[in-house]
Amino acid sequence: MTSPNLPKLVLCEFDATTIPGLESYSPFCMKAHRALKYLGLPYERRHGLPGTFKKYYSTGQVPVLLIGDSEAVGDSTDILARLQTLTGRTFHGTNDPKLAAEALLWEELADTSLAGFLIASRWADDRNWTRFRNNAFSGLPTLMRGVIMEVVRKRMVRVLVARDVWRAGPEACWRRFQALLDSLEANTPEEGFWLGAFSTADIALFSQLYSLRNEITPWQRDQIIARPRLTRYLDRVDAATRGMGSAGASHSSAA
Ligand SMILES: N[C@@H](CCC(=O)N[C@@H](CS)C(=O)NCC(=O)O)C(=O)O
Repeated sequence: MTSPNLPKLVLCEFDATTIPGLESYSPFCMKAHRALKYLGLPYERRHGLPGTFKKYYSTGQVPVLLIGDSEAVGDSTDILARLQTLTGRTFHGTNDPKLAAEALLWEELADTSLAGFLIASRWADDRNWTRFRNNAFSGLPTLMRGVIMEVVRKRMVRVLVARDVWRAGPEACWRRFQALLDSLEANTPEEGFWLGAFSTADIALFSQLYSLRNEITPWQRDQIIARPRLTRYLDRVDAATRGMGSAGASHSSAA
């Protein structure tokens, strides 16, 4: 049960999306949203452009979680860890160090490898770029959206090349994406969550894969839909983390 003594929580992020169920275009903000909802913690949202929240967290990235008047936590992995100490419970409901360690490994895979494919699907993939730009940056004046975003796109593609996501080009990138989805599909549990008990692995894997499973990136969405166990698993995590009345809300009150 959420303690009435918990401090006020404010999640700093970019603009919200218009896609149902997708709280943010940032998969890392999605992690924070779904973790807060799973735990049944009330929170406020504060939106800003890139760099707005540098005063709270030196990288200038989102998400940043403000806790009460004096604490700011940046980085989604640190936010999830802090939420566990704040509420005095782990997401997986035990103090098993091996489970916590394994959850962190999957969280890292999601935040690095899957995140690379998500960024590539939006910024580098010619099939999706215009649609992504027009949706995610709809608040920008048309001229700025057209010209400045092309400059930002070039920078993002350079980052993807440096990370070896896009270095060998689109065919190699999407072949590796399919191979990774096949490996995930082969490892997806038929029931329950990734490691049996719900854990940070679920929040992290879900946030990247769910961000790919929508109309902004239709080819990547269809690749996920073509893996039925993975698809059913994502639906289970969605149900557990989407908020009021979700399975997560009842898990948190049972903890
Ligand atoms: N490791 C960070 C990554 C956060 C991140 O990459 N945030 C992106 C949005 S998805 C961002 O703020 N980009 C703006 C920038 O890098 O200046 C986390 O887990 O929170």
